[in-house]
Amino acid sequence: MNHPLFLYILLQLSFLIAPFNMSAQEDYKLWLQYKKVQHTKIASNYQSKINGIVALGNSETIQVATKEIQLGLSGLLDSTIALQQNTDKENMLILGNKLLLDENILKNIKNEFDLINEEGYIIKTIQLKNKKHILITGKTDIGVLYGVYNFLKLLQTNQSIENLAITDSPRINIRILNHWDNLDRTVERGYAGFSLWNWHKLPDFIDQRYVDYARANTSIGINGTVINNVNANALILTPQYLEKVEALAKTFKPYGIKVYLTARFSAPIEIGGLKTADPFNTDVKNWWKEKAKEIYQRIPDFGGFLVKANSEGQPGPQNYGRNHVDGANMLADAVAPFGGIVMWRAFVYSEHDVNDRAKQAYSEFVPYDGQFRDNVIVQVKNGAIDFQPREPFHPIFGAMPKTPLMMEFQITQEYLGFSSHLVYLPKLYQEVLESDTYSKGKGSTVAKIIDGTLDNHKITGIAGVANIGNDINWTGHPFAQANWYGFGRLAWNPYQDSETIAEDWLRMTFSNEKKFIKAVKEMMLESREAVVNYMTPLGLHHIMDTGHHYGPGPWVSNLSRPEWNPTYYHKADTKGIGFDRSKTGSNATAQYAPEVANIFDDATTCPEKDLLWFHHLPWDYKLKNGKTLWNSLALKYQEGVNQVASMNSTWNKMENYVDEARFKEVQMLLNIQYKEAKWWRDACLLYFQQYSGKELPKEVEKPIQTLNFFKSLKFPFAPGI
Ligand code: BDP
Repeated sequence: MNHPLFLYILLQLSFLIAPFNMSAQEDYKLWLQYKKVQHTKIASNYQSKINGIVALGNSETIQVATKEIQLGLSGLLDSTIALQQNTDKENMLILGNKLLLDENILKNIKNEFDLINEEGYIIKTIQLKNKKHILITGKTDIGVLYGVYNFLKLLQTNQSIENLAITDSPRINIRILNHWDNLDRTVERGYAGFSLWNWHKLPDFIDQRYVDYARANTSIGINGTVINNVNANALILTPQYLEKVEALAKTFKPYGIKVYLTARFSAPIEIGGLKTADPFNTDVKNWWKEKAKEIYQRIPDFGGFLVKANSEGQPGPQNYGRNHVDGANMLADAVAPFGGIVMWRAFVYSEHDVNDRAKQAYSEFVPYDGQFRDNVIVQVKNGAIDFQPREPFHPIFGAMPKTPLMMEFQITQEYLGFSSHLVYLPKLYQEVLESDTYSKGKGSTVAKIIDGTLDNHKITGIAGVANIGNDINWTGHPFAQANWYGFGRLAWNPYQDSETIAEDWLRMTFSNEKKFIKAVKEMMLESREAVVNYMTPLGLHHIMDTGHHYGPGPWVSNLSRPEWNPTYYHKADTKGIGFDRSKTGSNATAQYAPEVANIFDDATTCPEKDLLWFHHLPWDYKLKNGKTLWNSLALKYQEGVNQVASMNSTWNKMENYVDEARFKEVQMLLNIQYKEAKWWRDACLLYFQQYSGKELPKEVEKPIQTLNFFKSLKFPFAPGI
């Protein structure tokens, strides 16, 4: 056995295998890498300030908090920090909620508890008998847990822990992921493998991934999850599945994460044996009441229902001549006795309305303002069409002051290159959150509407359509982890800057090296504008290929519903391009407050980034740069390609800062992105050129393929359908 050749092969093998195992681990750990602090001065300062852990209480959440802090510190400080019974020794890290703090500790607190809410936390350097300690506290154990993750973040990002005095609370109550996961484990619009939920093995087998999923979410403040698809299957509400849901809910509970389910409106017929699902029918009402009771008996902290009704063929109250209010209120009454809520989606549009899809949700929902029960919140997508690379903010925001509205962002990149394109989405989220609706004068931002401050709402919420699957790295692209992370951070505080979030994520996920952070952060921040440029510049939208939404398809015009065709959205003809939503067109602009409407309505004041969203303009129309619309459009497509090229070259210089496996992964993905950016540019420009009849400006690379070649491309097995 000790033959030299054998040893040689063994060595070779371990050499080959090692990087892959390491990569799997590093990818898997997301932003909770807890790698040893590299900077020696900072590391020894941390060492000197943390000498032991004193955990107060023994709830499941405190146990989780203690375990996490031990795990984190053992990695970051590269030593085991022991649990202590008391604060006799100096430099203890004390974890415990307000009710468990003794008088001496409380003497160190001024008004901090008044500054935080039930989920908030305090991290404070305190003195007990002349000995310094760090206290992590909150009004609840969950607050303490959030404090623990935020304390670890300080260390992970190499911040000072001298004289700490931090108070922080989430601004939005429901910070939730929407999983579009089916019971067969396929994920609608999922690009990171199959669903995490192993329904077949549940409830008896609890995958470690469920725990790690909860840890990751709690670390960024997410406190809810809708575990099944909005295109719902009623079976999830049967006892067979509820038992499995209960097992997941129990696993998530110590982490402060509530489980919610989507409710298929026709469930009373499909699994209840009733003849109707009419919300006015007494048997139907009772069926939902009983169902709610059954769910709450199993899962006392069940969050409630998310409903997609009368949208894209899903059943709903309109099937019975009732309306959205009737449907939502019936379900709201069923969950109200248990403290549950209903998130009713406003994503509706009908094939019978030929006017303008962008106007429909507003037209349908705004008249219902003030009619929903107190425990209903209306969930609105960020834009009026559907998660495009760029959309102006949805006009419903600001138009329903008497109704709590929650934001729905998409984290999964359905229209943004799936999981092969690096696109840092918090930039997009921030743009929407900062948009001023002017609904109550200047400063009525979308953020203020969804955090309830503008219209004084108690229930507030923000949802992100998850990009998570069972790929080892969770999200398909290592940088797509930043979108999950950034969503959570903005859900906690929608006023944060996406740049700060990118920096924190980079430090926690990769490295605290300044050179690395500077270059890669810039790359991330530019990536959103790059995707807009190479896919849908100047306000173009929904011109992707049909069904799977992968790649360009501006030519598609043969689908049964007019508003499913890209030609419906760009309206390119020999005269020009763009959707006229101004007064002379569909007048969608009138759905905004006058201050906003006036700006959008006039092509000369409309932001050029939204120009073709609101206006149909001649190819010769002059933009602010003095160039024609045709030339500007072509140059934007080229700019997008150039931006991806520069992302590639930035990344190629990062080899020394990143582990080999992740370096290569990102490099390969950026190469795909570059190829696909060129594909988008060439296919769209060749197609639009048929109408403009003009040459490409000289700065734009000439396409190598023909338009017919691009049209011939088919992707029958594109993921996510
Ligand atoms: C669209 C998706 C579709 C979803 C729908 C929705 O293409 O798969 O079911 O939105 O949000 O973006 O309901």
